[in-house]
Amino acid sequence: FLTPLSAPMLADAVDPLTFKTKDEPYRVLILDDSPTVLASIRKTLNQFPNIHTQTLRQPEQVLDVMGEFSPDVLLLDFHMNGCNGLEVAKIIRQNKTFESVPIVYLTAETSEHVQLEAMRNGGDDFLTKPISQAQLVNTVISKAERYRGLRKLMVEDSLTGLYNHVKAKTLLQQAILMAERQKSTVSYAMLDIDHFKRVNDTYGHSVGDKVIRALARFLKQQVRRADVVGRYGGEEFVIVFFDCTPDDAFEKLNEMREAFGLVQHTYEGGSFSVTLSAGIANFPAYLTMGELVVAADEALYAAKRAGRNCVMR
Ligand code: GH3
Ligand code: MG
Ligand code: MG
Ligand code: MG
Repeated sequence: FLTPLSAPMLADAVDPLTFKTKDEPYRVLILDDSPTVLASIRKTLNQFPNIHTQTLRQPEQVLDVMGEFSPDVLLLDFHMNGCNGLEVAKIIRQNKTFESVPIVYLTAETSEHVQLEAMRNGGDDFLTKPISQAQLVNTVISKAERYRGLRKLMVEDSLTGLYNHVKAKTLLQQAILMAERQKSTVSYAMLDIDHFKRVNDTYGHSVGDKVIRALARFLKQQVRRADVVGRYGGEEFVIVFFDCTPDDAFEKLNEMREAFGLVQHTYEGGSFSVTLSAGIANFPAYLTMGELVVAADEALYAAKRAGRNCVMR
């Protein structure tokens, strides 16, 4: 079923950097009704420490398994007993969570018409049986890499590497749902650098960017690992404090404000410091995400009005 893999091809197929990366391994789900096919693909891919595989023979279970395994690539048999790959792909594409997971068909079908039809129906690529091992590895790694890259772009703020606005809100919503179930609290803080326009005007935009990145690193270091830090855009940041009393979250935020105010930021001609204002609100004092965000925003506005460099709730 698989053509043999020669050593030089293997070397070509794999980026040595990718091979050695400390990142999470790429997760590859293989759905095929033939145990022989599953075993040989798995054997090839498992030679690579940066690839994790999972196999599946029952198409009915694909959504459940994808939910647990969260694959970076799905290798999908085109012809299965009682079901074809196109139908499976359609079901996957209708699911919000998996709508952009790369699907690579495994097929003995060489007709261009059929291949085009499959690509129109949610497929990203084809591997034609007998599959060359080098091509298999290449396809899997390049699709997975691209997918990871896309996912990163969707959730990450490019200047700081923090969660972006959209992702931070999703995580806040999840935090509220969890707190409801566990009868715990969540605090939500909004922070804004004071008179940041002056920083840009006085020291230049790139020094301003450096201050934004310094604050991002600082916040990330200060909060607990499970807490969420996001950049809302500009010089505005948000923090979701988990499992923390509203008083403790307020205290913590105030300490961070004070400490960051002492940090010296350098520019060509010397150094300067900036101050922060912040507002904080908590669930269950506010019960919906909308109310929580408005309350934190109003508290931030109150902090600005009160003369800046302070935290309000
Ligand atoms: P306040 O104390 O009221 O917050 O005053 P401010 O000057 O910080 O207020 P404002 O929010 O009006 O200005 C924020 C400025 O941040 C405006 C914009 O030029 C600057 N800014 C927004 N995004 C970026 C960025 O990515 N990099 C840099 N360097 N500056 C940015
Ligand atoms: Mg089959
Ligand atoms: Mg500001
Ligand atoms: Mg602002």
